[in-house]
Formats: sequence, structure tokens, C-alpha cells
Amino acid sequence: MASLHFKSLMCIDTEDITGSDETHLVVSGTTRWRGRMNDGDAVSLNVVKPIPFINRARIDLFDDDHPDPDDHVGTTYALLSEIGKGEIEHTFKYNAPLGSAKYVLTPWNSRRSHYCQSNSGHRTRG
Ligand SMILES: [Ca+2]
Ligand SMILES: [Ca+2]
Repeated sequence: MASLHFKSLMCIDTEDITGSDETHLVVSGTTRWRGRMNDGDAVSLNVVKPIPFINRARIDLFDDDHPDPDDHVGTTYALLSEIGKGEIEHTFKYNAPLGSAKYVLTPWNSRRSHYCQSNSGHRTRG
């Protein structure tokens, strides 16, 4: 088991043509962060609590639109095999006939979780 620690998100180019994006970050189907971002904005993701995962965690980035369907900016995965490789960043690039977007999720850090180990030292006497 591992846990995913996000650091920051930068918006290079919004998907919406005018104004800011209503950006939201979804991990394994659960929204973990949501906010408005415009070109050049960077936000700290320290407010996002570490997210435990087993083999990999799917990370999706969206821009909310209403009444149109939300724009899916992109998908990436945090992998168990990345543990110990330091901080990792991913650039989401989105291209569609009516818009483009570029975001940098930088960096994340997968660490071995201590959750599984919390009981490992416990021995029953018998
Ligand atoms: Ca949009
Ligand atoms: Ca939007």
C-alpha cells in the first residue's frame, strides 16, 4: 500500500476561451480538489490529504461547464513502482476543436504507507 501526496497544480492555459476554468481534480473517482484557475495560476495542493492506494491511483482533471458536459482535460496514474523515485510531475494537455488546455500537476510523491505496518509489531502472547 502507498499514499499519494500532491504538491501543486499550475494552469498554463485554460480550456475555457474566456475567463477561468472551474478546475477539479479527481482521484480514483473522488473529487479531491476544486477551484477556479486562470492562465498562469498555481495552487498548492497541500490541503489535499494523502490518498492511500494499492497498485495504482487514477488521476483525472476536469473543467466544469454548464449546461455543457464537463471537459475532461486528461488522465494519468500514480503507480506503486514510483515509490522511492522522488517527486513526479505530469502535464495534462487537452486539444479539441473548440478549445485546448494545458496543466502541470507538479509534483506528486508516492510514499510507502505505514497503515499496513501499524499492527505488524503486535504479537499476541499465548
Ligand atoms: Ca470548458
Ligand atoms: Ca468551464
